[in-house]
Amino acid sequence: MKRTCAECYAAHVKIGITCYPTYGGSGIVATELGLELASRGHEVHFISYASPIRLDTGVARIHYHEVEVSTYPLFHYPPYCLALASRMAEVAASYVHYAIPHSIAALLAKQMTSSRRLPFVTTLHGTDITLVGVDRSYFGITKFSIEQSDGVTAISRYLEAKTVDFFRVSKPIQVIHNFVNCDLYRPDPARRPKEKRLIHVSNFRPVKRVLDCIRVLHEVRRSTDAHLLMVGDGPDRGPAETLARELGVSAHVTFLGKRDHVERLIPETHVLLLPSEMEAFGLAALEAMACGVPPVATLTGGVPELITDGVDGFLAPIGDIAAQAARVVSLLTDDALYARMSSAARRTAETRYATSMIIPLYERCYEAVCGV
Ligand code: GMT
Repeated sequence: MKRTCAECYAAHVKIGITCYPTYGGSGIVATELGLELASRGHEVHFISYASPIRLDTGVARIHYHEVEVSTYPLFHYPPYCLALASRMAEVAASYVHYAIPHSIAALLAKQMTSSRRLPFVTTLHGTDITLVGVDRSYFGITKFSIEQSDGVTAISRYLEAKTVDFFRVSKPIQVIHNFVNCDLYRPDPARRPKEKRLIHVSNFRPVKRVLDCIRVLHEVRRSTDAHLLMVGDGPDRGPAETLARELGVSAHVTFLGKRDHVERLIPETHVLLLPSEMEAFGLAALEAMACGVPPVATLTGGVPELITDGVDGFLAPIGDIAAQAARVVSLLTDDALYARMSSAARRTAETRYATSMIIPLYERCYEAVCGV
């Protein structure tokens, strides 16, 4: 028998996961988490406006509930949050990724189903706190929904500290770092080509400083040959393509667009570029490290919790193209350094962020709010 609640039976719970289904770290974490929880016997229900990109709905115990948002001439802005809350209340379980507006929708769903116990946990990912949450329009509601959550987790100590600092919430926040499936994301030296390749994976938003990837490639190519793979799409793709033409490196950059299986692409490259303005953790860097591909990232946010500078990757100042390019060149030209850093990167992923270590933390957190 399976009860709703997050209603719990034995150690298996019925878990609803709400996330953004599009290309982005929070949706990826939520999807991988749901798949892992299902493989451990939990019943997992995804609730969103589209099926999350990495979700395989053919997997046992995985369900997907689409939120349909009706429009009406009066609605200049269709009220997605209300449609989401209604769907959550029907499905009856809530575990939300990215606070806005998922957390407040979960609170509404909880109030709508007061005859059943429907606790919810909010997982904070990054810009839901650092950019959007602190915006005046969303500040109050974000603070309120965090305070009303039955459990709150953040994906780095940095984000936990920022949440306390910005919102002055007294609620305990559990840090549960991002994780990676080290069986899926693994080095494959046989597939690494002779040509030196850099890779960048993101949703091409301004916070990612995508144009810096092009500038770094341009600088790197002054000393050594390299080709750059740009994976993903978003508002800064056009400007990045233009910059590549202006700097005369467009023949050395391939824009691949959105790709579902980055675990197949990353092992075919040598270095990952992560030049972000802000990164609450840096999931893309972790996925690369699991593949033995050292990241050259910026010293920002929660990235230093993942990367130890000079050991399993490099950290350089934001916007410092010369410093970032110098680190890339050293990795591409010094084989001994590369081998050392590549193994260290894989080791960090395996020993600190493997799925098998992190998923139980989410499981315990969820079981705790259910009272299991
Ligand atoms: O940009 C965001 O904050 C949203 C989120 C996303 O959906 O892309 O990214 C964040 O969540 C990832 C997974 O937890 C983290 O690894 C990223 O560092 C974080 N991105 C930022 O903080 C910019």
